[in-house]
Amino acid sequence: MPEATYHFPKGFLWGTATAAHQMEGQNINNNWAEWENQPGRIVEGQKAGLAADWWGGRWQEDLQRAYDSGQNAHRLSIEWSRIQPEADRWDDKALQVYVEMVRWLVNHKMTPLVTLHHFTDPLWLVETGGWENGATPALFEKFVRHVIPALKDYVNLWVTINEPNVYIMSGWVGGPFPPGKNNLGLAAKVVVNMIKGHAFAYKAIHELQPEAQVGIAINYRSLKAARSWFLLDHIPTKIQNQLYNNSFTDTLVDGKLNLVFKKVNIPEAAHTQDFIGVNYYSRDLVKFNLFNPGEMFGSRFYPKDAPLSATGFIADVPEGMFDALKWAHRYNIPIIVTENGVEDNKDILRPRYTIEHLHQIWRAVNFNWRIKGYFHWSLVDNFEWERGWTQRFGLWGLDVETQKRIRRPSVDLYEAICKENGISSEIVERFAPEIREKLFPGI
Ligand code: IFM
Repeated sequence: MPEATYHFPKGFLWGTATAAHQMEGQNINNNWAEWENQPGRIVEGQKAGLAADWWGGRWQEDLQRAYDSGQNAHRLSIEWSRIQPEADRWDDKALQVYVEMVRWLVNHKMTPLVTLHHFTDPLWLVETGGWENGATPALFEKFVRHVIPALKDYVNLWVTINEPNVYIMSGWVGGPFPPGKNNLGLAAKVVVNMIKGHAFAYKAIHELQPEAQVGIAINYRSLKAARSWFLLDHIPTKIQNQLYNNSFTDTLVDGKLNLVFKKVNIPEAAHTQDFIGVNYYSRDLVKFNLFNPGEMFGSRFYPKDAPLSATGFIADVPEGMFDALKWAHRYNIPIIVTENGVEDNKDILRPRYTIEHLHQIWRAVNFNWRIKGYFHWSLVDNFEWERGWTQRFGLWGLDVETQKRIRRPSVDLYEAICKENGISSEIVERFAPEIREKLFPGI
């Protein structure tokens, strides 16, 4: 018998999150496949290649792993370039593979959450300007209208677009994603088109499936002024917060996009989210820096005392998860933590990171904030975009050469949490004794 337990509400969704290009392998018809073939784009010239070989059929054994370890939900994404390989050609055999996946989940009493756009675009779309082109929102809607009728008997929860803020910052503001541009004017255009794409998709999904729940997943960064007493640190913090965290989702409330230096009315976007997907990984401190106009005169860095992930990519700041949920709560709609996790090949930080972040979610649940589920990123090691295979986010490790899965201790930790529907003192004692006293003081 555990001495104490932080319980989650009955029916809470416990799952892992995955995305098509990062898991399936053999995706050769999208912008990332092309990007990976360009020298210098991906660390050590690595490629997604076979990835976790889901397209070769290994999705089933991995989902079986999720099911066997007590998960009752799973988030996956649909690869647009497979369903619509050319502008005027549909591949319904490919669509059928996704139908099989979600049917499998439903047959195993696991709730599917399906993302319709997760970073990748078909090559034919990119050739016509991709999301810079004002015609793309309607093309996205067309794709969505093709997918929904096939999957709607099994899927009720839809994320239209994953992390549009990351997609745009990384692709158009000097970041490492395709198309590798650095152009704020074009970035603003892409923001507008993605919001319209979301809005068109939202309306199409509701037309085809009135009971559906539709949202987006935002990458929320907890941003704090490095020196709370210093006004100049607050200015870039506020601007970055508006641009990165707020701009997209606020527009889905009232149709008014506020990019600080540019305001755009997008009335069709008003009232287009039924839930909000929160992807939270870390917090940044922001310090005024006159010489960094590109980041609104602020420099970002991790809190000095925060433990870092294996390659230093993520700082473990669980309080930022609480910030993220507080932020999401102001929309007054259900909240789903659609991603949270840490790259940790040796599984040293992951147990503690997972427990501490879930503890913050539990705190938020106890304020009666409407948090419906948690999807850990990720089930199995995945292709990590420009960082290739150098970062390992899976509960299960993956040997990319042999496709062997490696059971990390976090598999057992997450299984224990899912089965308990909570975090007990016994679980913490077993998997992260170093934080037992912090979580259960005096017990
Ligand atoms: O792997 C990514 C995912 O595609 C989007 N959110 C962050 C994850 C970890 O970097």
